[in-house]
Amino acid sequence: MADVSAKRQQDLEATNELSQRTKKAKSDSENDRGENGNETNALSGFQSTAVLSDSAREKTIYVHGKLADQNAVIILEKTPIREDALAEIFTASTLKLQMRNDIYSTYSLHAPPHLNEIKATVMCPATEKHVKKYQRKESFLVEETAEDYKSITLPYIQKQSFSVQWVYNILDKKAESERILFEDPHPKLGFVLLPDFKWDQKQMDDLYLMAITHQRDIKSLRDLTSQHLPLLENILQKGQEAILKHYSLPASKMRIYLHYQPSYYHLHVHFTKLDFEAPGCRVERAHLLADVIQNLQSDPNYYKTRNLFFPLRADDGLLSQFKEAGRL
Ligand code: G7M
Repeated sequence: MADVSAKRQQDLEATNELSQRTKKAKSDSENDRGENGNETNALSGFQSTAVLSDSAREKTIYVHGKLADQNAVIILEKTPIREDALAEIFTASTLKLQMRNDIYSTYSLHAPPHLNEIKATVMCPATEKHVKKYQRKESFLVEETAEDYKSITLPYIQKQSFSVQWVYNILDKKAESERILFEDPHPKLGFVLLPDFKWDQKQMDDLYLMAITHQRDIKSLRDLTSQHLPLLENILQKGQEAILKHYSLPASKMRIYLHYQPSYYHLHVHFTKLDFEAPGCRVERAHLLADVIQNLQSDPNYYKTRNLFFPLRADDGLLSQFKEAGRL
């Protein structure tokens, strides 16, 4: 596991950074370092306007609102119960009986505060696209031909896609540099491997890392040809080795894949624990890196020429474009 004290320091820096941003209400302070002190009430001024979605099963809620007069989306997520916390949960919690029947009883258990954590992910200032991304909406499966990509998808993503500034900040070591697990600095074949921000690194069950290529001109799976095979093979091999070394997790326990469509059009590869049903790991969106490599080995232009399927949410602007073009 990643070093816990280093992780705490990262959390502290992230919290201080947010606190500063709230005070200054400005958007360009991504790399500021806050004052010391590991607690903040940076979210106390948050005014919630709408619940975008929630899930009792996943213990998450996505809230839209205002933070220091700026649009913000906040994700709250109860963190998993860790095995190493069990002893303390049983010894140090208080219990309130809810019901008893025969051999069955249920309680509301109040664990010590440090074991009762909620992970908060803050996007501020959030764009309209962020708000839409987290709104619960039905999805439709789209079939995109190579021609559709050129005439519909590419013009749309060139105008509408999310900024990849956060990706450049990682590659330029302006953000998250202390979280980097492995880097191959080669400009063509290299990449940075680091925890996805969905993973708090406190337990292995939901292990989630991401490899981000140093090459900046590969938008997605659609751009890949056989000339990218050395890059993809390098990511697969060195990514697996780094994860085995750091987390003792062998390749046979990992799901390594790309999204199509991705949210961010700068090539990146997802590494998740096989048993973990990560969001977006279903067949209609995830493409195993090993399959991608084999497909390009058999046909150098596989992803330039094939029809690709992907889900789009009802309110996605790209879906409207496909509808207007009579493709749905
Ligand atoms: O393939 P797709 O574009 O859908 O996935 C992007 C991935 O990037 C998601 O799994 C996000 O959780 C992750 N991600 C997004 N942002 C903005 C960040 C970030 O700032 N830092 C890190 N480490 N991961 C991010």
